[in-house]
Amino acid sequence: MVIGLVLTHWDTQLGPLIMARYPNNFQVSKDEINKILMTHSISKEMTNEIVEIRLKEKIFLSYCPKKQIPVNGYSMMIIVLHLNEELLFDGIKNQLNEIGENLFNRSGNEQIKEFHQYASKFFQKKSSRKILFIGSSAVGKTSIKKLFFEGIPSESLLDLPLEPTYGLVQFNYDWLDLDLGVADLAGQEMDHFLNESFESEIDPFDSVDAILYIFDSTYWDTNSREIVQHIQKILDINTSRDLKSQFFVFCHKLDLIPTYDQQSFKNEIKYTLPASVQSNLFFTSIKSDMLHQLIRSMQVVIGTLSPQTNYLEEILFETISEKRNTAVIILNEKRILLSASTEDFKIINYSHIFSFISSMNLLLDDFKSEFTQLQLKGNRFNLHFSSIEWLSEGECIILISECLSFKELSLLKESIQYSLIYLETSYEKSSDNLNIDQKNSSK
Ligand SMILES: Nc1nc2c(ncn2[C@@H]2O[C@H](COP(=O)(O)OP(=O)(O)O)[C@@H](O)[C@H]2O)c(=O)[nH]1
Ligand SMILES: [Mg+2]
Repeated sequence: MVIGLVLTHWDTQLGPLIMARYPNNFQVSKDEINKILMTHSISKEMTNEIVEIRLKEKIFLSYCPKKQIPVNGYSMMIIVLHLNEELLFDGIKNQLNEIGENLFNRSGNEQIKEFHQYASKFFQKKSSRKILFIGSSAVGKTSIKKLFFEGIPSESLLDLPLEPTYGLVQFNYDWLDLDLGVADLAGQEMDHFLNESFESEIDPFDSVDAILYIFDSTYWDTNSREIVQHIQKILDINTSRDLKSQFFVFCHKLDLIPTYDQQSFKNEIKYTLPASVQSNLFFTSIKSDMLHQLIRSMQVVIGTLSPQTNYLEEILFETISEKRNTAVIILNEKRILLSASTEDFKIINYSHIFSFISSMNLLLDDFKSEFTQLQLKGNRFNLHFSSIEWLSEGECIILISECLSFKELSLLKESIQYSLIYLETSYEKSSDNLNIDQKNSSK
């Protein structure tokens, strides 16, 4: 997306001077700056302006405080983007107008400090967080992980039993603002690790930010005592070692409990488990018609670690809040990053979305073409599917509505796209709310 930013001043004797740049090895040539300056000088009106020029594979957006030219001469703040990032423009231009005004009213070091602060927002580093999946063998830990983080369809996970996991295995996933480590503790070893006197060189609880205990719904009848004991031991470890990690319980494979029994089954579990886990207890399944619940639950888990996930979720819910029968889903390649729907929206089968996308990708491969947009008109719904420009590449958005027209759906998409630009600058604040940084520094 953004390649770099420079703050330049035109010196009448020396020509263009670079006052500040970000990243610190970022280069803009004299020739490029000259062309930008010439473009600014076309209009004789002395109002602050943004110009946009395209040179080779790059786009330069330049803010010039022209009101100050009579006193200070020409100064410019230039943002350089890849040529294919046009969707970001409106958002960045608006930001530039605000920031530019503020920046050029300051002088010297203050101005440079402000520039660095603004520029660095485009290059946020990812934070490392770790989730531990823990639970007896064959309860579905690896399946949940593969489905949610790797976008492997449920059908193939259900048809082909996975190799059992041995020991402690950690996988790393890129997840918005997170570099997320997901550790999968094999069932066989869990009992050892929950036993305080057990000594080992590996410590599965070392610097975990979230612990996810998973049990199999069908074990409850015969093994509820053991399940409660596991949960109690994990709670004890969390407190006695001062891990400060979030704790979640997934009662998984709910599809194996007959539908007519599910409500009383859920109630029984709720009242048997310690009160402190009740708000973090979820009933899940990878069966395709129950995927929405699993995805929602995983979103809650990740939301406690990732400020950006929270913000994005807020944006999605806000955008659709006044609408009816509408849902929005954001995908990254094969994975569903986030979804939100209005309460009256009919629950859809997410596995159909997965297969829809994978056939789309196959078709595009045939044409060696990149995906941009698709509209689908059913007699009861409209669907808008398009790529969306954001932090990383390959994000797509799907909007489905039983009430809104194509035009309205594409306006909703634009408004989400627009809010995403501001996400970068605002999500820092929310990490304070979550106390994640405090937590890490106390570790
Ligand atoms: N019916 C049903 N089977 C599941 C579900 N999730 C996983 N499984 C199956 O349970 C078995 C064990 O899953 P796995 O992920 O290997 O469990 P792990 O040992 O906890 O990692 C596999 O055969 C999966 O296909 C589910 O939600 N419902
Ligand atoms: Mg496993």
